[in-house]
Amino acid sequence: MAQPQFVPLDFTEYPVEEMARRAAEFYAEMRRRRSVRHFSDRPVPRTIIEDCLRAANSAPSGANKQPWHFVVVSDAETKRRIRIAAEAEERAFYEQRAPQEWLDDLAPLGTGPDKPFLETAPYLIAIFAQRYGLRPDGSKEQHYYVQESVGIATGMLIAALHHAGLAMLTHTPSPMSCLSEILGRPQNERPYLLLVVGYPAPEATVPALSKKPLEEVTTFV
Ligand code: IYR
Repeated sequence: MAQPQFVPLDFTEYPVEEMARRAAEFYAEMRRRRSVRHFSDRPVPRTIIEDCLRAANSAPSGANKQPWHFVVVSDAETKRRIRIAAEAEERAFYEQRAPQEWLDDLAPLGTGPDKPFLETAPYLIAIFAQRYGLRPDGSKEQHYYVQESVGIATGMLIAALHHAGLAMLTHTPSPMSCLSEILGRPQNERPYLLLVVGYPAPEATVPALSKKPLEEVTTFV
């Protein structure tokens, strides 16, 4: 069994006023994040995406197994195949599968089965959750708290992309098995989320929504 090895913690302590300012500034920045459905085709340097993915990859995970894989799609033909597959699923969802309550809940968002942004945006980041790992010799490696770990990494990726100045959409075409097929992912991975990333279209609008106040979502004991 591997023995633990320790290194000094790299920690910066700020004066309380500076901490308060940093917390308020971060909140002000994060509350401006919106799910964007109108994208520009303007290119975004890949190095920016890479650094955001590095931030996501630094997320905590069960036993530090990092049970995620990110597929960054910029190839036009691959984006087109994803759009075609996703729109077929979405059409079945909106026209047949979705219960009325779900459709009613989506009404304020103004969404529909057409997803042109899947081709317009410069990047689609498909996030896969690894139910177990595969060692180079093909044997299985146990992964832990996979959904939680991938959720945390995805949240950090969203925060990093927004902080960098990019617009995005968390998109969950369901079922998403088409992503595994199109992107040729192995058996141990399940599609988790598709992030659409780029600059917003100049005329982009977003639905007028609000968030629940802190008091409603928090209890201090
Ligand atoms: N996947 C569909 C429907 C949809 C579902 C939820 I829950 C949303 O928050 C938004 C959309 C679509 O992308 O249109």
